[in-house]
Amino acid sequence: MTKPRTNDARPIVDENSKDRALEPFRERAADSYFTTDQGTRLPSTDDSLHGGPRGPTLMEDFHLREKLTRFDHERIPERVVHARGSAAHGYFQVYEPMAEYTRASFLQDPAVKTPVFVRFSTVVGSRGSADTVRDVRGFATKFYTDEGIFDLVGNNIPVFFIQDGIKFPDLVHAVKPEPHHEMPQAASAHDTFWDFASLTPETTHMLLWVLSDRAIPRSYRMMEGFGVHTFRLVNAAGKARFVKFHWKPLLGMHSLVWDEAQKIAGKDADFHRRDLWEAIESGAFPEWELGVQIIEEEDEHAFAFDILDATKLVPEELVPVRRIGKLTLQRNPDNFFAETEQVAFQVHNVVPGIDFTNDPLLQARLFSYLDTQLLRLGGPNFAQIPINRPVVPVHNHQQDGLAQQKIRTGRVNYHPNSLGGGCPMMAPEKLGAFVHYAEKVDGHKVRARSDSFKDHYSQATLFWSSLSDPEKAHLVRAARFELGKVESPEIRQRVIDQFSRVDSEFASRVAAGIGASVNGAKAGGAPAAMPKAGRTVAASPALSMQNTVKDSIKSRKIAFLVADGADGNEVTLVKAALLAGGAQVDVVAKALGPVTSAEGSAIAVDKSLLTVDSVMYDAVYVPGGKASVASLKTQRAAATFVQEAFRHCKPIGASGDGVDLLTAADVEDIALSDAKSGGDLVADRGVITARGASALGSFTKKLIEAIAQHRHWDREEAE
Ligand code: HDE
Repeated sequence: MTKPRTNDARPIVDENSKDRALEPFRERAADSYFTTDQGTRLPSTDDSLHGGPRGPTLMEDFHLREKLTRFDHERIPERVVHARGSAAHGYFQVYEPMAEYTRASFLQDPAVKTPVFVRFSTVVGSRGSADTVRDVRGFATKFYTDEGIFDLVGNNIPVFFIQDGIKFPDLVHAVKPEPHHEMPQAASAHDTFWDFASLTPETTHMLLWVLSDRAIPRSYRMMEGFGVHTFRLVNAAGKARFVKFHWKPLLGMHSLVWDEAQKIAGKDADFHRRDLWEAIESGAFPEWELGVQIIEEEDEHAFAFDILDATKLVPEELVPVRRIGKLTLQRNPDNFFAETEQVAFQVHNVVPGIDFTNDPLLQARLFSYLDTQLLRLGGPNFAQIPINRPVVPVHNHQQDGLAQQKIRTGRVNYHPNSLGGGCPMMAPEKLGAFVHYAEKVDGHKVRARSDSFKDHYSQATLFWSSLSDPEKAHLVRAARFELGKVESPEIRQRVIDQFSRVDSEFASRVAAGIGASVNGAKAGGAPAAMPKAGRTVAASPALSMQNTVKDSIKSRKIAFLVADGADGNEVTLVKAALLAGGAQVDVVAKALGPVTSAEGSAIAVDKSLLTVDSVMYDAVYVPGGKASVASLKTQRAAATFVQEAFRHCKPIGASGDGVDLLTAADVEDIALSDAKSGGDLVADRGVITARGASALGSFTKKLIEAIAQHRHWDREEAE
């Protein structure tokens, strides 16, 4: 096995190229003076060439013309979907050899770190749209393996809106801003999307997922990833099995609150991008485990759904997810455009041992990605862009085209040839050639959908019934929000009819918020195809985010609200405990510049109340100190901070006099717990208060537990 190199070490000049002949002339390589693109040194780039200092600008100013022309051409078309994204470098390591299932070499040796580049994205919005919109998130991973590139181009939701790729342009047209006035940006809450969805029953299962908290993740680092389609693993003996790919975040899955997500979109449109960047810069490297669900070929038809139907998932309780390796992201890109923007994922990039199935959505994707890169990256040579280059040599007779980087030598550009000694040789299978799995294909040519794809509701019902009560409430509220923005009453009613086929309680709760009614005849009598016979489950706990990892505060952001006179000991002690748990702390005050503690020492202020809000933090802590709390009580922004944290169900801590700010913020439940406490430690639905200094140790412990829980849904307003 050749040792993979890191992708930034790839040579730009083809080793066989004549370009090497110019090397002796490149003596000025070390020279760092400002030049034109042609290498001509320049004395100034601040003034153009004029006929006299106040005279006309001259055409012969090659520097001005080059500079403006290059600027005019800086943009390339944004991705038609997934335009907004951010990415990071990292590596993948398998836990143990997977030879029994696949011959893919990057899945054999636990000592090998395969370089990866991962791009996360939203789907609907433009490049400059906000990060925290309600949307599916892309999760695309490029593995630079020693057998070529493997792209796992997945999403954070395990199913999709449509079953056949031929519907993709319709889906995307419907969800993107409406064509006559280009509104709304990065949102599905508008008539054309829900018109399409309500007329396309296969969207139902996915609709529930995008209305759920999965579509407003707290962080890219806290969401699952899915290959969505069923793929194949093939071992060296040629035995194939079906596989579903999963990414399991080690930090668990956590979401935002919808009100919070909308506010963040205004306060910090780069919220997820910044979160990923800062986590990596601070050494809190995001990690996911790669999971596989493996299905034997003889079980292809054993389930109550078709495994080739991308609107269905395989419940983890039916086929367990085996965690086979770990992905770690540990380096931010050096240049957004060169790497994140120019990276070209292609679903057809597979390596020996991984193969496709006849999922009609997957098959369409096999065409679409290469096609789109040709437009987006301007021609067929985009695989030579550094971020897209494999770490193994490329030899073939493909040539020319826009922006060819290699200077090929010789006259042999065809196969078979004798003039070039027959090179490059065809690789035998045993030396790692990709040989397509020899699936038997036999059927009539028909423009039709399999009957096994026609049950559009059972798994939507499974999803709904697997959610916890708070998750159900969020989903209902999200549906009311989305449909509340739909102007056509007919479309709203059609969606309710569709939801009635999922669950009548769900449909009634949504209908009650949007002036629609649950029409019994339509609901009950719907000609929904029955699920096919086969294995299934009635509930799947794995679908609920309630059951996720809740034992760590690693990389959570906590705001400390202070003013002059804050209790310095409390600040120091609580901060140290949170940092020791891996959290980040920002001391927030009215203005930048240090505040003076009650003990007279300086407390550095990280952020001012002018530039941050509670929505940018996972929790808030108010330390004691009479003067500090008295001052905070006069600052409306401080009260709002606490009130919003309370409303968004975030952990809130207050010690000593800090408890008074919570009471003054007029949050009834908080006041209640303080009264109940009689001054001692109280932990009530994520609000932790301790008046006495002696309780500080147990206060900190309780606060950490509350932050690890992420959100305290039992504080939510009733529907
Ligand atoms: Fe994509 N999709 N897609 N998609 N997709 C693109 O390729 C397409 C689908 C996904 O960070 C485009 O380079 C079709 C499912 C991700 O660069 C385009 C169909 C899943 C990304 C395209 C689908 C995805 C894309 C736009 C239906 C989850 C961003 C720009 C047959 C498994 C990759 C580009 C990145 C991007 C086509 C459906 C995930 C146009 C035709 C299902 C994560 O080629």
